[in-house]
Amino acid sequence: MKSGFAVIIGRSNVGKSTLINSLVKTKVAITTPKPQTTRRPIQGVLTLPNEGQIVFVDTPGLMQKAKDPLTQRLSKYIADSLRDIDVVLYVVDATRTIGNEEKEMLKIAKSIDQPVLLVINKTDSYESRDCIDFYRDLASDFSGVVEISAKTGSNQDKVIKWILENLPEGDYMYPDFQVSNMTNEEQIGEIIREKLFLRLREEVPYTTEVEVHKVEEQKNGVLRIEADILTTEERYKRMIIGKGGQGIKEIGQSSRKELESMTSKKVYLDLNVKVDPHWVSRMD
Ligand SMILES: Nc1nc2c(ncn2[C@@H]2O[C@H](COP(=O)(O)OP(=O)(O)OP(=O)(O)O)[C@@H](O)[C@H]2O)c(=O)[nH]1
Ligand SMILES: [Mg+2]
Repeated sequence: MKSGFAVIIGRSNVGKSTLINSLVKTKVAITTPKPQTTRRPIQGVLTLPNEGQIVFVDTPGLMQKAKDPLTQRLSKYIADSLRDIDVVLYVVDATRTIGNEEKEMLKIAKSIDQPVLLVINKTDSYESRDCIDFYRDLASDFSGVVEISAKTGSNQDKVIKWILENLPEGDYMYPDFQVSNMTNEEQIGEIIREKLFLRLREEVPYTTEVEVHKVEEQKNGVLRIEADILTTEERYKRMIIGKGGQGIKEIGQSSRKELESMTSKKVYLDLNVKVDPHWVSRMD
């Protein structure tokens, strides 16, 4: 039996979270077209009977020399995630050119002692044709290279095969029914944050956090969820609530729809927007 941690790294928006969801065949991480969607390392567990267990770790995307407290916190999570690892999946986005941010990421990836697989993603996209050769040229610096689409699932069997070849022997780290390390509250908070990110424009998503206070099944079978959307300034609060409350209504509706299909229960969602300038400093 093989067993161990496969940490997924890469700059923001390359498709790390889409990949982990597709590899573990469950939505453990939220995904949006906006950078800095992932805020915490998230584990997704793939148990392969008779072969072993892979614990994937999704990480926040690396951003270029940003000095704001949130980005600094996310960079620390990336560094922390690279401590206890067996193998690394270094994900690049074939639709984008290699800029300074990728060069930073490349430096980190090359400095890792454990086996690193270069994962060239988004090969399903027509736009990957112009840039893909630049990424292919990087292959000689790594233990292996695979061209995939996290969206369609192409070549993911090759990723898993490479991981199993490079993992140490060992027993399961999680029971075979467990798919993620997140609590219910954390998972619900992430779904709401995804809907928030999808609806808000410009910098507003980065001023927000979601805190879930209560998840309780009532006698009538309805799941009652109480959550706050925190934002750093009054003007952002107004933008989130929207004209006549339309914004918060839509965020609530789309969150509830997904939470109902996730839990197979009827959901009552009590969602409030609050100003709290200090939520970043409370991230652990
Ligand atoms: N065409 C195409 N789009 C993809 C693929 N994988 C991811 N995407 C899109 O790329 C965007 C970013 O995906 P995420 O999975 O959130 O990216 P991430 O690397 O986790 O981003 P951060 O958490 O912000 O670092 C989303 O709009 C995805 O739908 C792919 O294989 N093909
Ligand atoms: Mg992500």
